[in-house]
Amino acid sequence: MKQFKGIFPALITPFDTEGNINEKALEIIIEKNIRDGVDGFYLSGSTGESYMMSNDQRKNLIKLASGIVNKRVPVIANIGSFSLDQALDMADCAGKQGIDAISSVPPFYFPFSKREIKNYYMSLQKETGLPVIIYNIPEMSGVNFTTEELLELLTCSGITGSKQTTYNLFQTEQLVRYNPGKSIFNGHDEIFLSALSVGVEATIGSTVSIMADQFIAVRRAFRESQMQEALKVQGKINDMVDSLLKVGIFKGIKAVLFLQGIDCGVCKKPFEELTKEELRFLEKALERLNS
Ligand code: MN9
Repeated sequence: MKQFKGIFPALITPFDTEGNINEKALEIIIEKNIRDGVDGFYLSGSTGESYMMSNDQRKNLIKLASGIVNKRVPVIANIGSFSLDQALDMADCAGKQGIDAISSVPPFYFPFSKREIKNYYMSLQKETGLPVIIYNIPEMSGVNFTTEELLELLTCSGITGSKQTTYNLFQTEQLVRYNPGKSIFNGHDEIFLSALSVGVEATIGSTVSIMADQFIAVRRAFRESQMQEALKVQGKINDMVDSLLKVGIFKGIKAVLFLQGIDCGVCKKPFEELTKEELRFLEKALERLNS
């Protein structure tokens, strides 16, 4: 079982004006992140607007991105759906592309029982044979796992980790402590340093793709016990995250990428485009980040 470690951007999905995947922009953003030193990629998650895309488009994204990355670093894809059939169909495609692991949000929208959710994960790992990373994101999925429920799922050898998009660091700490060989990812960029302090060795974050160097700097300072420095850099990350959250995180990230010279288009509707004032606001945030 492969244990993932390091800093993974949760990639946005670049679209052209027709709403199709912009392959060229995808390549540019992946290459930039590899040059910056990221340790892997997470595709088709919340940041990737996965639930705004058709399943075919998600499969195409997995195919295109895996081809561009070409095994240089691991790739994990969220194939989560509220239907097991659809998740398995996307997982099948991901497996054929040589993906390193699949990830899945718990089935959502309908109030599935915890047993149904558990069975969903069990089927995913059994029927695909691929490592499965739980995508624990209670605020968006509406599914609140207890720590005991997550620990129980993680006793299954095919369930190899959890992406913890939660501010509950006590839960994350327990998952790490009881599962030293598994991949427990931090999932909120603004608590990256805090997550490192509870033993987390991996993070998946949407803002990594615009400032991977800052995450790498936090990790370096933490490893060297330079806590003042680590806190200072985390503060810079948080200033940007705060600005992005104020305008809408995903469209904000696309706007910052545009300001950095990579045109990834806009988010799918009903997301609205940024106003001129919001863009100016982000320009200022980017100036502070670069200062
Ligand atoms: O993938 C991201 N989670 C969501 C991780 O977008 C729901 C995070 O990187 C957040 O965007 C970020 C802001 O809260 O931490």
